Amino acid sequence: QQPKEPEIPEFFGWFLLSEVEERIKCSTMDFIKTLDTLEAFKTHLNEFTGEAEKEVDLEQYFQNKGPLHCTTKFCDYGKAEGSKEYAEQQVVKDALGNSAELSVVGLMVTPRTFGAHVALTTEQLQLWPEGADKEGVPEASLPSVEALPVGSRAHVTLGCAANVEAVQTGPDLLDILAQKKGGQEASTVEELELGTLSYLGGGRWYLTLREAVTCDTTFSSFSE
Ligand code: 2AM
Repeated sequence: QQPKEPEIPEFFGWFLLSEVEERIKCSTMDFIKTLDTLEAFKTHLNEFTGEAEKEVDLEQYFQNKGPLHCTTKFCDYGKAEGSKEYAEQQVVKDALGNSAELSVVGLMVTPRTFGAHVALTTEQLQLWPEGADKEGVPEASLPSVEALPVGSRAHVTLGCAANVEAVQTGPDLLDILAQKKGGQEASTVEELELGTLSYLGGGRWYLTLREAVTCDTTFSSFSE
């Protein structure tokens, strides 16, 4: 009998502890409700609705399924390139079940996705697969993504618009960060209690948090 191959999960990542998850869901919902009421947001509503005057309820607009997490490696049960190699890394095996404090430094909203931008520590970057930042990024955007620090894609998807998959949050975040780095003057800057809100065009919003929010997580694998 052949030795059984170890099973490869759907993905690996840091999962927010349930009490932290509730806290983050509440505070990010508050942010999105505030955003919805801002005059600056209302002037760019058409990016979300396709019509200038139509209202949007962002709370309803973004839907979230499953536990809040920051994906490190999407394995697709072994079908994704490099997933077996990732699962077999000693650093990955050793980290399973370990606690980690993730630092959320910003929030991003686009007509497609709503996410929390995570700044990884050097230790956490050991679990970040090589080339992960570039996955699914359009060819034309690769040079600007390559110019960003490794791990820039790290995020927690907080919600997606109808018919949008969570995988879109990563490219959306990278696109925002590249635009910010490019020194392009953000057209709207508003000081909110939580931090500084910038508008980057095309319905893209980024809130730099005044203070990073620390989230307690567990590194784990996930399978449906
Ligand atoms: P996310 O990390 O942006 O939230 C299950 O689908 C999880 O794996 C989701 O959290 C999703 O996006 C992430 N995911 C799905 N497909 C992916 C891919 N091709 N590359 C990277 N992450 C992916």
